[in-house]
Amino acid sequence: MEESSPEALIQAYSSLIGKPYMPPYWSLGFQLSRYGYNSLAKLKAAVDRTIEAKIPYDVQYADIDHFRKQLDFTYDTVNFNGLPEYIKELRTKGVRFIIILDPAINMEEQNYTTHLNGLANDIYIKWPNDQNPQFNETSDNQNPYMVGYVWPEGKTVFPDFFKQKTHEWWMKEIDNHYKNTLTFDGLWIDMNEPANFDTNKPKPWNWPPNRPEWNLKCPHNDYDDPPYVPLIATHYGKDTRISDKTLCMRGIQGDNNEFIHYDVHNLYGWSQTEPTLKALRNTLNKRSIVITRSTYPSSGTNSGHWLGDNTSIWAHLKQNIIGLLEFNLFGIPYIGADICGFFGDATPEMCTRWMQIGAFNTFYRNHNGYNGIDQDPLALGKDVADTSRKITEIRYSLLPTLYTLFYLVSQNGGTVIRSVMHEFPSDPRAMDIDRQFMWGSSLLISPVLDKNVRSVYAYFPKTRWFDFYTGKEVETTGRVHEIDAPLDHLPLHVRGGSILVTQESAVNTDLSRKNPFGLIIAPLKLDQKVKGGLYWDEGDVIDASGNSTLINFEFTPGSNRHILKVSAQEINFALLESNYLKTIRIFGVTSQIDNVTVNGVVHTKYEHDPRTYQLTIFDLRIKLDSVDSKEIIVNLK
Ligand code: MIG
Repeated sequence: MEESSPEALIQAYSSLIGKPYMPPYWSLGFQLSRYGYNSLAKLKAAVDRTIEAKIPYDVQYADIDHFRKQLDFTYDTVNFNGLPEYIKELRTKGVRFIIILDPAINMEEQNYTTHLNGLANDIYIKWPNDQNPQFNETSDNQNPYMVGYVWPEGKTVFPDFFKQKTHEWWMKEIDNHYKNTLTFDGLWIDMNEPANFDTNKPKPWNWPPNRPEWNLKCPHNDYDDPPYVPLIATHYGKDTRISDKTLCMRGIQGDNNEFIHYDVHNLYGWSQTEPTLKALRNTLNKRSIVITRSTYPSSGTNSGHWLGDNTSIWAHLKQNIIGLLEFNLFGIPYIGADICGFFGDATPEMCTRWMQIGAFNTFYRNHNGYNGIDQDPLALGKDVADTSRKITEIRYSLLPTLYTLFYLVSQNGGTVIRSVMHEFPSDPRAMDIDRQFMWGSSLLISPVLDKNVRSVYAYFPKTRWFDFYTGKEVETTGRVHEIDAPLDHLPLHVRGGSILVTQESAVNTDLSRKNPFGLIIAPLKLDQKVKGGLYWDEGDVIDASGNSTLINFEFTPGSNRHILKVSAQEINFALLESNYLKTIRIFGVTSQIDNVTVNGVVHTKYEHDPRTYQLTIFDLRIKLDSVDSKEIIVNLK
């Protein structure tokens, strides 16, 4: 890589802020969620539809509607009766479970141990002693904490994650919840800007109608009313205060009360991610995953991110791409939009197209808002389910490549998803491309982003490109081509000079990980080596160093023969018997084939397509779990 390349810049930035964390393999699978299943029966119905549709599927979510009275570390034993058992049952089917947690803790709920433990450890954000407008608001008339109102049916206080005690409390609550109530596999942390409803207004929008009006109202001082206010905080010039929708800036935080909320406001979500991942790893003894709504530079070292509440409109399909590109620059490569949209209802066509883009979001989750119609693929019809299955199977077949990309950024920093400009910085035509994007340096994704459209105008920078599906080369490059894109098709192209590692898809990653591997080889020039690699480990161990495998692939196309060398750099983790290399697709083989040999032995099972120049070698049984190198030779006529 050139020292001055965009990727080198992001690597340098990652080294400064912290390299992205390595997600567990299962978290690269398809995930399904919605706000407002409102009952286990409805959640189950969505799960059943997805399994029935045979869409590869790894994770199911439960949002705040699974809580009892919106309380963290509870579940609704009436509407979600049987949830603990159901989560265990799902796990036996290879489906993992992620629950949501909000930071605001109800302080009025009787016998709520989470809060009692929080009080005992003095973990909440406080008022300064001399400026506490809420001092008299509790029964003992000496409340030191800042009190607000969010989702729970009661006033709330806010854990201060700048305190060590808060980390300990949070870890214990998570551990207790797992051991005594629900066996989740990851955590989704929301509302951690931190959000508070309608601060400074007469009452929160969801305030109980029978209670006297009340709200968190911020005092007037230099922090709550600074002379210069960012436009965004005033909704671009409206008469608002920076504390609207959040906490008062005069809040006090830190082990020694050393921070004013004003100074650390933007770090609230950031401060919650590290203890959350730590808690999960401590409880599960697995790598696990955190998804956070609020981020700051370096949040990617402990979490991924979803792009927040979008709407089921076509314009937001396009914004999905921009979000992916930006958060990869920000050091948070595990990133995705609410696929098919949060607010409003996606049409079958829109959801089809969004599932296609979604399959190339690193974090691939179909999530829906409270009032929307069900938008899991089969709920929108058999056609949506069929097209979703097709593209999700393609994603699953590419997961070894995606996992290897994540391994590389966890080691070196950098991006998993990139803009075309990022890879072709000296091509002026690549500069403003925001309707196409890339996985690493090899795969170009050109989705349809508009209604009723059945083709895309895709730009191909000057190098070699091959159709992912047929292997046919794009004839002229450095220009735009119109590519057919019927509803069931997402245009994908492989860049010359790359090797992608694939694995046969299955209905979840527990199963797909046991399948044989494949290679897709796209040459660049005669006699020029093309390299590729596979990183492999158990998929969810916390520290896989010394417990992993790196396999190198090196392909050299010559005029008489093409040679592929397979060698393992280190074998510290045994691949399964079934993980042999089974299929190799080589693009751009224009000469006729004399024969194919594997370690000197003739292999007759291949097919050479004279129209696309794709050579497919199949039914191989090349074991990958030894250090001896293997050689596959294609002798040409
Ligand atoms: O105020 O937990 O962005 O994904 O479904 C809404 C309910 C609170 C906002 C999140 C969204 C989630 C929803 N939450």
